Order: sequence, then structure tokens, then C-alpha cells
Amino acid sequence: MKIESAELLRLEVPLVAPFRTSFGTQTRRDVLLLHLVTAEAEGWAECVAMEDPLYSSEYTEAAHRVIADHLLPRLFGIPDLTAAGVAPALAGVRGHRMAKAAVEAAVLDAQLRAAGLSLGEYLGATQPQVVSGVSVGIHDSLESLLGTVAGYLADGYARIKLKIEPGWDLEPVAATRREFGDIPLQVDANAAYTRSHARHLARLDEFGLLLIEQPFDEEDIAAHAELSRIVTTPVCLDESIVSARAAFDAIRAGACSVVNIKPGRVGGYLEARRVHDVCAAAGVGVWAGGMLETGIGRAANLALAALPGFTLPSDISGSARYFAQDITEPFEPVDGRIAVPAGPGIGVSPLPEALATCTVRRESVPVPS
Ligand code: NPQ
Ligand code: MG
Repeated sequence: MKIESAELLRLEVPLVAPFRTSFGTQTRRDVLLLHLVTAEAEGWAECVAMEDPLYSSEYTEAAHRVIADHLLPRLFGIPDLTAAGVAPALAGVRGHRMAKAAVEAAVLDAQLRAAGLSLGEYLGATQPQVVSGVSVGIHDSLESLLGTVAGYLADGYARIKLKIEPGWDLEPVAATRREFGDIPLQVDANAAYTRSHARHLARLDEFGLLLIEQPFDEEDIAAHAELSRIVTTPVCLDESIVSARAAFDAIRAGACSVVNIKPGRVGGYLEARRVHDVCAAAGVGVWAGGMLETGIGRAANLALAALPGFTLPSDISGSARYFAQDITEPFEPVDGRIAVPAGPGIGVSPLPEALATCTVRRESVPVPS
């Protein structure tokens, strides 16, 4: 396979409601899509970087530029390009994992569409559906939080994740338990705490949470290991796990007993599968994270989340959780599960009208002849 043309698309998609985390309040998704054309098939991928470098150091505009100026040029001219060859060809560029993940995913989609194979089949998916959970932002009051959670439970979501930060932790968890009883419940701090909060976080133990996700800085593996020794709630890492090696080292350090897998954060679906394999070998459960993807990223995440080691409910929600209008046929949970697409590649494509509505910029990346 050889890349014949490449285009980057930027979309502005409004969120149905503001989403507040410890790193700020988002009201829209600044989406970066990559569209590749080869002689055999086209490939689509979504880059999960967010508009500002708040979740991680990557951000959309930087990912856009590094893909156009540094990543794609290293692939142009490779005549027998496959997804497995992408990471080695890009290894000279340091970092930029979310950008690299999008490039590899677009090549993989084209390769699989050409072969008539679904991403789930390619990755080794064993589950026809994925258990769908939902991530709930920080609210201004307990009353409004409980109203939001009630709505998601009525929508059939099988697990609730509450975003927490200092000043918004024990009370929202206690209120949610009081109101809804023994539902599957977990929390995510997006690195808002420091080691000095360890004793405070141990007070979450009485609520029987599935896990506490990334309380401390992404580079502070030692603090997570220390917390793991004093709490009974399983500690899960998200931001810290940037590769299969990082997962191996964090597990060995005793920093986590659960791992959130996001293909963008680790540099692609192939590395994400290696994270899954490392965790499975260590007896560490994994689950699929989410980055407010449109249907393009969501479809691919579903395929990965159907691997056998994904034993905890995912952060893959229905399209309507985030968007009034998705850019693909919308995904919808049925009885708390979302079906894994079965068609070739990621199994979905952008709907031209929906894409036209939210596209704000396009850049063709010239392929040298
Ligand atoms: C997490 N995701 O697990 C992330 C954080 C997150 C579903 O909680 C725009 C783009 C807004 C990416 C908000 C969930 C975002 C974003 C939150 C990622 O840590
Ligand atoms: Mg997280």
C-alpha cells in the first residue's frame, strides 16, 4: 500500500453540555481527522488531542502540524506501507503519541478495508459488545450532580465515573451512593491531588468504588505506589501509562492494579494491544478510556475494548452523551452495551452532510510524485 493523498480536517463540534474536569471546562470538541487515500482503499482516523494542552502536553494544533510536517512525510514514498511499519518509520520523531496514533490508525483502516477485515477481527476481539460507562463532570451542586447521574442511569449506562478534585470528592461520592445505592461507581482525578492528600483519599475506601483513577501527576509513579499501599480501593493509572513499557514498570512498582487504555495516549492501537497483553500477563485488569471522540474514534475504540483482557466497564458512551449530531451514524447503548462494528476497517465512515456542517478547515498534505 502506498499513500496517494492525505488530508487533515478540523471540525468544531459543540458538546451537549459543558464538561468540567480538574483541568477546566470544555464546551466544544476541536476535532482533528486524518483522511488517507491509497490505490486499494481509503483510511479514516481521529486524533484525540484536545484543543489546549491540559490533559497532556499534546494539543490539536500541534498534532495537526506535526502530522503534516513531520509524520506523513516519513511515510510518503514507502511502497509497501502497512500499519505495522508506521511506528518504526516514525520512531525518529520524539513524543507526539496522539499524533502518531492517528497516522497509524488511518493506515490501518485503509489496510483493513482493502483486506475486507474488521479492526476487531484484526486485533483479536472476542466480545460482540462493550459495556458502556459514562464519565460525569464536576458540578456546581450535589443536587445538579444527582440529576445528571439519574439521567445517565435512566439511559442505561452500566457504570458511573465521577470526576473529582480537592473540594469535590467525598461528598459527591457519598451523595451518589446514598441516592443510587450499590451501582458500579468509580472516580477520576486527572492528577489534581498531591501525595499529601493520600490519607484524605483513603476516606473513599468506605464507598466500595471500582477504582480511583490518576490522583497524582503523570510522572509521579512513586506517589501512586505509596497510595496503593494505604488504600483498599484499586488504584488505576491513565495519564501515566504512555506505553507498554510504562505499564510494565508501573505494575512492577506497585503503582496500580488497574490500567485505563487509550490508544491515542500510548501512540496507537498496536501499542494499546501490547499494553493489554502486558496487563493480562500481570493479572492487571484493563478498561477502555475515552477522549470525547466522534464516531470515527469511538468505532475504533470499541474494537479494541472487545479484547478479552478488558474486564472493567468502558468510558465509551453513546454519541448522544457528548454530541447532538455525531459525524457518523450515532452509537447508542442498548441494555448498557454498545455493539462492536463488524464492517471492514473501523466499520464506519463520516456522513458527508454531518461532516460538512462542522468542518472549519481542511489541509491537503502534498505527496511528492
Ligand atoms: C479521562 N476522559 O479519562 C478523560 C479526560 C478528558 C471521558 O473522562 C475534550 C477532549 C475534553 C478530551 C475532557 C473522560 C476532555 C477530554 C476530559 C478528555 O481522563
Ligand atoms: Mg482519566
